[in-house]
Amino acid sequence: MRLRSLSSFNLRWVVLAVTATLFFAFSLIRLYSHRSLNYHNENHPINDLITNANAQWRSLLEQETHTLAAAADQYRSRRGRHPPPGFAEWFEFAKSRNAVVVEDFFDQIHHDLNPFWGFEPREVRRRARGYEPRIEVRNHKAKLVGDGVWTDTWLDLVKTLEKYLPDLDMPINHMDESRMVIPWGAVNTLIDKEQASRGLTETDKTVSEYMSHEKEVNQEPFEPRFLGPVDSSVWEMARLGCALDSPSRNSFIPQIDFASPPLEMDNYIRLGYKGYVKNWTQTMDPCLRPELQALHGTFIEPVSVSTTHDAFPLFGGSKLTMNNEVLIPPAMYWADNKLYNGGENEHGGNDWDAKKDSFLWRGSATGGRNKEENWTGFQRHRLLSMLNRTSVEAAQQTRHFANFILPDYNYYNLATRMEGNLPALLENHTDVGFVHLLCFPGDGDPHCPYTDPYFAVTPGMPMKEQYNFKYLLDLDGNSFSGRYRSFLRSTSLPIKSTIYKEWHDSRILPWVHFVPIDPTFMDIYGIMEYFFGDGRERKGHDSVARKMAFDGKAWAERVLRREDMQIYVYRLLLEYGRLSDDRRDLLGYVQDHFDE
Ligand SMILES: *[C@@H]1O[C@H](CO)[C@@H](O)[C@H](O)[C@H]1NC(C)=O
Ligand SMILES: *[C@@H]1O[C@H](CO)[C@@H](O)[C@H](O)[C@H]1NC(C)=O
Ligand SMILES: *[C@@H]1O[C@H](CO)[C@@H](O)[C@H](O)[C@H]1NC(C)=O
Ligand SMILES: *[C@H]1O[C@H](CO)[C@@H](O)[C@H](O)[C@H]1NC(C)=O
Repeated sequence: MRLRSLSSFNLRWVVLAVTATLFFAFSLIRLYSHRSLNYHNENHPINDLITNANAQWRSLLEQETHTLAAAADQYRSRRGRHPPPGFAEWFEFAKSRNAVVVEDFFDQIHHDLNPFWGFEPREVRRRARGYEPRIEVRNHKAKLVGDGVWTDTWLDLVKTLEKYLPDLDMPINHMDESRMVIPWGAVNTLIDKEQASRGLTETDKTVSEYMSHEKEVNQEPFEPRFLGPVDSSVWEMARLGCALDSPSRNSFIPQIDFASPPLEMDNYIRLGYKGYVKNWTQTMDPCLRPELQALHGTFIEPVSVSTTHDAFPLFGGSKLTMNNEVLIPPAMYWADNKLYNGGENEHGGNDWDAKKDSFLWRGSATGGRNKEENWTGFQRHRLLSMLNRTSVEAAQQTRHFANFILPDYNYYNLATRMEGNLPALLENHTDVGFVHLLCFPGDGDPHCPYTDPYFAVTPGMPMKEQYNFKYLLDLDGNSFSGRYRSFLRSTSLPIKSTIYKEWHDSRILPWVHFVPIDPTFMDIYGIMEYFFGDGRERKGHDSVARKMAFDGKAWAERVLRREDMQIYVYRLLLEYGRLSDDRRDLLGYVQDHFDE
């Protein structure tokens, strides 16, 4: 009896211990498989891209600077100068707002401003002061001179910083389209001058006071010459900003015939990794992609054309690779506008599984002035047709449709082809449509005689409801897409194509925080099959999508906050104030050297 009771007592403990161990091990496995997302069992190129991109993200995070001294040192080693006066207050401003400070995040500022070191400071000031609308800062007060769309919003942003800023003039591009192209040779000469002017001024010779602009006598105003649609095409103006040996410098492709597309249509293969976007910077560079001249409304026929080849510091929210504007966060991101963000606090809830398993897109047929002769090149039209089951079925006969060509299914190793069920994949996993066809010429009717046969006019959907979908497509309109920041901050996953650069590009990494797509959209079916599976034997990657959506959201909440826009603009304007100051070669922050 004794023995038996002892052993049954032992047995109970053993059973309990085994159960606990199993439970623990099982939880570990679950945790592990969730973290590692089961990549190991298969080798899809998208897995490689995701793995590499996450490594890149980790190394970016490792570069975070936590102290003023470290930030100043990084600055000196990377920029070859002392930081500008006010750097300590700027760093304090950033730290007190819990910002992630990584020097890479500010590379764009230097890229954009460096050419202006090529002018005498007085000349920079003259060029800036001749333009309206502009924001003027004098004695720590910012005001608007002239007016234009969104300029009040930008003024509002600068006003939050005015007490820290030197005197300056900030010409503002208030148009949708980017507008300045300094020809390649000229911009190189200017950048060479910046390079030559670098150096660390001796500590006891540096100056920490910016000059005042208040008493400056007016110089003869600078009048940049703007070219319009009658002067030449946008492409002709834009390609002057490309390197002499770049593919686009001497390329002219008036239109793409999708029945026999030009060789350049295959650039996505040369630039990509097994058909998917590898280097986002190159993917969106029109100098490397001559085919874009016939595949994007910006080059086909923009709504307005007003381009200058004259250099002056023009600030704007987005630009093409060959443009020379100085980037600032787009006003739409600073403004709290329901059209673009569905409210600051509405991001779609945390229940991923409750969302619809589809690609969602709603919008108007913008991109430029689409016309009967050239709508087939417009990006929004092209993607919507490629996601339209009926159009794809029609295209499968001959591989092409009025405005797209199907990718080589074998190249993409698409199982959907075997089953002939790409149309079913589209049927099951897309919800896209135009709310207005924006015909030209048009009379405000959402319908359009030449595009009606290809697109149904679909009811719009408020941003709030769009977050009920797992995947949000994001496409350029007349220029960059103003919804992007909200998409990143949502619990849905942005699937993005753009040729426009923005202030935040070095912060938001493709394949970590969003899914990049090529502007030809040839990768779209491969991406769909990767996420959704083929409806038969191939499984999708829903958990990968969820991780990316939530990583993107968490990261956007750390580096794309309104505070982060202030920090970027604050630093930008110190740099700008210095380069337009007569004593710019002596101006610098060296306090850390005295403290040593
Ligand atoms: C992408 O291409 C750009 C321009 O050619 C290059 O400077 C950059 O290093 C590349 N980035 C990566 C991650 O390879
Ligand atoms: C589409 O949905 C149907 C019905 O749920 C399913 O049988 C089919 O496998 C799906 N096909 C694809 C390609 O997703
Ligand atoms: C899909 O394409 C067909 C023509 O191929 C067109 O009739 C239909 O309206 C399109 N659907 C949508 C939602 O645009
Ligand atoms: C588009 O059509 C307009 C008007 O016919 C024409 O001026 C323009 O050159 C065309 N652009 C392209 C790229 O076909």
